[in-house]
Amino acid sequence: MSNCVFITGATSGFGLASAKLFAQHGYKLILTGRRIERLAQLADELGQQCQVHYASLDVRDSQQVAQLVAALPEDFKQVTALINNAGLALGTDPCDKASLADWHTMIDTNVTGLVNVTHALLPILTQQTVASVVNLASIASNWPYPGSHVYGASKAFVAQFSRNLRCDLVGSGVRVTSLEPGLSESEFSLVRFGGDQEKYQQLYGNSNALQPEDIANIIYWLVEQPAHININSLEVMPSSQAWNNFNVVKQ
Ligand code: NDP
Ligand code: 8X3
Repeated sequence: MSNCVFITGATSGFGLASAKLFAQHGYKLILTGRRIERLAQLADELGQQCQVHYASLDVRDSQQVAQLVAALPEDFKQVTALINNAGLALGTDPCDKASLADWHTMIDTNVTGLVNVTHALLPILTQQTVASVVNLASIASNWPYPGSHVYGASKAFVAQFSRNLRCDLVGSGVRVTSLEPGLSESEFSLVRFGGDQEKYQQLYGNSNALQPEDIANIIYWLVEQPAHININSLEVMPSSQAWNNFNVVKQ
């Protein structure tokens, strides 16, 4: 029986790069995301290398998540790795200028969505001799910065949820990691900036940001660790990124 990875947000960025890497290693792939045409194209491409099942999924909808998992084809029922990757940031305005709808969308996706998928897959994962959950948190889980408000808080939830899952899953075969990347070039910031290409270029231009393939390599490495190893959390930045001064406002 070959290994089987379930990836949320496989239409772009880290999820897409991970799908390609796991395919190279012969994993069975369950690819999900809302943009079904992208999934169909990817499944077509990767279907040459491995078995692929794909389905449109909005992680915010707990019923849709549960139905998808219940209806997994026989060959894809034994999921051995869950990559909880679907997520987003919306806006960079300070908290008093931020949109409440954006705040709700981030919580619904990054918190509720990740919880929905985890809850639906835990009964399968705990049946495996060895399994992995990799949760995409962020440096924003650990460090505050202006304009991060709900995004960072939603990712802090992901980091703490990961640690708490470990407490309950210890002794089962399921390892859990909170993966906490810094600046990474993907559609993430295009989404965050509402499609503003100029702002996107300003952020990533000459930044030597991490690339989705860098994160995919780390995800694969995490999943492939020997059964007796659990990497609890892994924070990674591009070497061009670091912390800055504390802010002091003078009167
Ligand atoms: P992308 O924007 O490139 O990819 C995000 C993915 O999430 C897309 O595939 C999108 O698919 C999916 N997604 C968003 N909302 C939903 C939803 N409601 N239901 C299902 N899928 C959804 O960003 P990244 O690859 O960079 O980000 C992946 C994860 O990593 C996110 O959780 C992000 O917060 C986190 N992260 C990103 C960093 C960065 O700098 N890029 C750094 C640290 C963490 P679709 O729209 O088709 O549904
Ligand atoms: C994405 C990294 O620094 O934009 O989670 O919050 S950051």
